Formats: sequence, C-alpha cells, structure tokens
Amino acid sequence: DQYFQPGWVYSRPSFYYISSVAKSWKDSREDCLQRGADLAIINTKEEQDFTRNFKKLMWIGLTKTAMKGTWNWVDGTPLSKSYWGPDEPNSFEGKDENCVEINFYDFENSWNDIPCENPNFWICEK
Ligand code: GN1
Ligand code: CA
Repeated sequence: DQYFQPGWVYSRPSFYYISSVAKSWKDSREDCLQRGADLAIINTKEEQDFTRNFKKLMWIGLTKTAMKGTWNWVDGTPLSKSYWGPDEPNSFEGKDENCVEINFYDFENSWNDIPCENPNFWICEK
C-alpha cells in the first residue's frame, strides 16, 4: 500500500524521507536517487510549511548554477517562489554558498545558502 512505506512520510501528493545522518549536498542527493527519489523540491506554501514538522536543518533540492549563478531545482526548473530567511542568500563572508538548507533553528523554517560540502541532514521526495 502506497500509504505505508517504511521510513517515508506521506503528505499528498508526495512521500518524504528524512535522513538520520548528515552528508554533503551531493552525497545527500545520491542517497535520494538510490531510494528512487530526489532531494525535495518545494512547490507550494503547504509543502514548505509541512517541512517544519521535522525540526531539522536539512538539504533541499536547490543549488546555484556555476554558469549563471541562478538558483535551480534538481529537476532543472528555475526557482520562482522562495522562502529565504532574512538577508539570505548571501554567500556569507565571501564563501561559496551554492546549496540550500531549510534552517529550522535561526529563522524558523526559512532557507539559507551554505557551502555544499557541509554535512547536513536531508529530505528526499518521491
Ligand atoms: C551562518 O555560522 P555563521 O554565522 O558563520 C551560515 C550562513 C548564514 C549566516 C547568517 C555554515 O554563518 O550561511 O548566511 O549564518 N553558515 C553556515 O548569519 O551555516
Ligand atoms: Ca547563507
């Protein structure tokens, strides 16, 4: 039954998996792909609010393209509606902050850009 998949939470129309360990953005995405999913793409306010339930810092499927420096989802679509925290995205102190986490602690559930190599929990969606 699609409503009972171990480790996955269902919130119409998607399933979500929250990691219990922390990895780089790239390794996190690889984990999602191996689960037949991808890092989560946040399409709606409802979906954004839903992620609050997990009370974690976690990678989502949003990165900055090397070529143009624009934000793109893992399915190739450009970012339209966003939920950046105050002063984000900022490439803080000149660092390359090209990957996006949902930051539960500082500004509840808003997005922050951080270095892609940083270990983080992650949220997969399928
Ligand atoms: C964090 O940890 P700190 O203050 O050096 C964050 C940045 C944010 C900044 C906002 C690795 O930097 O991405 O823009 O807070 N860096 C990390 O003040 O979490
Ligand atoms: Ca930042």
